[in-house]
Amino acid sequence: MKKILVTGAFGQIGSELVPALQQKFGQDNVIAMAHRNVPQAFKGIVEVGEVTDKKGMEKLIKKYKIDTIYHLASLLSATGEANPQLAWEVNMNGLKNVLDLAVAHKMRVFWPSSIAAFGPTTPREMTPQRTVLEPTTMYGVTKLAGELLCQYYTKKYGLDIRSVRYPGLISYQAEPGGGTTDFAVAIFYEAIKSGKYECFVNKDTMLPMMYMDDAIEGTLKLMDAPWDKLTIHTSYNFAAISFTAEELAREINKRIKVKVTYKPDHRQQIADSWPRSIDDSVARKDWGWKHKFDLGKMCDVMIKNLTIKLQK
Ligand code: AKB
Repeated sequence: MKKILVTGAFGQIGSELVPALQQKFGQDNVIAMAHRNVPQAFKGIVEVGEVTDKKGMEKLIKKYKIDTIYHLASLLSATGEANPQLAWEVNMNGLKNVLDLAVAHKMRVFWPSSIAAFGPTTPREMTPQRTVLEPTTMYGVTKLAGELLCQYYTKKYGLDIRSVRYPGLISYQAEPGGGTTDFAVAIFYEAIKSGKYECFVNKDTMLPMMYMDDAIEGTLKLMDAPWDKLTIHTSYNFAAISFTAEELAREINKRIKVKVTYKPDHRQQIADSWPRSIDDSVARKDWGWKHKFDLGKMCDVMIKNLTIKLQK
């Protein structure tokens, strides 16, 4: 039976990946590691720790005989720009610690990269799997360096490391924090709470996005894929839908009324440096990736479930 450690277990992805892993492998086989903010309602094994504390993590790996690690802990793009030193410390040193521990304890690794690994010189429409990568945010720099480090450890030490470049993730459960794509979640909250939203990117900003259920399913599918089918050892392009801020507002307005105004801030520049759409045909071919949620279906589930959540 697998023994799994998840770092960043209560972040935006972890909050939904941990329950999915618990369901698949059993509650006792998933150890959720957090450095703070353990939700009171959480059922399962929790350990408090820091990804920058290699010795502390090694103790957990030995204690639970961990064989697989989902290393999610990371600062996102906007927070990373506010504190680039900390972003490097957590994102790079945290990953290096995990990879060294994976070599020492023969663990498989899942590590998320992001569309932030691309930059303003990357072709922005249907960005190919292999292309120019010159990110201009510290977050993007750590994602690109992390991808290369993962590939290096795969080749040098024969590690089984798997990774996808997540687009903006949309979910009604955990709220994102400190990202540039956060407006695509915040707009739903404000639409339901107040019927108005001031968007921090302009109306024409188009970014690749994905509903969280697709992201979780894709992540588990990649981890189940036969190793010999995988041709990418940096990180797979991973896509579902692309829409502008205005298209999202229009789609929400077909369901509930929301008046959206646009007041771009420092995050506009970050958004403008990222792709508008992604070509993920390699992931589709290598491990059968397929998304299920289009824009309309995503709006339906978001509004239905957030309305219930916000009434509680
Ligand atoms: C962010 O906006 O920083 C993240 C990402 C695209 O990686 N959601």
